[in-house]
Amino acid sequence: MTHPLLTLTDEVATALRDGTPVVALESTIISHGMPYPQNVAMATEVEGIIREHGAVPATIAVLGGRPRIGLSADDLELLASHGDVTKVSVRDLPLVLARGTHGATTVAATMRLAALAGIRVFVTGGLGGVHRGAQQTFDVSADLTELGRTNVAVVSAGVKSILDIGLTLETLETLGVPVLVVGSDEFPSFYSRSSGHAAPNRVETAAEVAAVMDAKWRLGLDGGLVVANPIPEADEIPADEIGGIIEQALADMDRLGIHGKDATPYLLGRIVEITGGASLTANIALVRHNARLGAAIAREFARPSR
Ligand code: PSU
Ligand code: MN
Repeated sequence: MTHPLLTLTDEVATALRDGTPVVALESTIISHGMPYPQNVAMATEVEGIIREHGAVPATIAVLGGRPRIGLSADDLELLASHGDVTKVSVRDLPLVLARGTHGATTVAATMRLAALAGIRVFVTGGLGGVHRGAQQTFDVSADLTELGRTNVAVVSAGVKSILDIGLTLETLETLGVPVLVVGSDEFPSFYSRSSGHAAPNRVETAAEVAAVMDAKWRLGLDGGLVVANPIPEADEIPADEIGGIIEQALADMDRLGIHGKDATPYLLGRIVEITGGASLTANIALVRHNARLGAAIAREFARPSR
């Protein structure tokens, strides 16, 4: 039975009932991760890629206080262009529901709503993690907490070096979260295929990922999995090129005193500015790439033999 607080589109409800593969998508990436109108174009295109690859897309957000699983074209346009959409992590969910307002869900909040709907595969661009300087600021994304407890596999292009990648990987280990890197010995850093950190585990295929998901949850090991899909070589911005730009964006953020939930959106926007849009092009390319992999994982996981 569907959770009474969720509103599913007919397409998603039917797919879940019939065992058709479904892939969840987040909405913070739309409202707070990319500029308009590239954000709505990306969101629409990614839904199309997931359909072309044999799965049903379910973009998740809170609209007028209702958690929505699957959105219309008008809903995507609203999330992309409306000035008043809150960035909603797990702790913000009760507030947007109680107040009847709009919320764009982060990885953490999207995982939770996807799990409530019975969706096990989720595609995004980049994960939140342990911020640089977290030893002082304690700024650790709730995405990690959620990965430690909610049964959803999250496909991303790894972790941006606006974060401390090493500390993020250590925290994922502590939380019992498997980290699977597809087709590479190195953990990827979003814009770049390399990060200087070894892949905790390497896999080659969507079927391998689905088998690990199945084994984890059949053992009763609650929590998520990180599936890191390196950006294609043709689209990457080499680590030495983006490194200095990220340093500059971090310095600008400190100078402006920006912190907390505003930190990640500010940094993403500033990096787009400094790179003259090149980081946005890379970001869109990696999300497309992740959508293809996510649909394949959802198809493998939905096989009747599981
Ligand atoms: N990284 C990106 N793009 C994004 C985000 C992260 O490359 O849009 C968003 C995701 O929604 C992620 C959130 O869950 O930022 C993390 O925010 P915070 O660090 O405040 O938890
Ligand atoms: Mn934070």
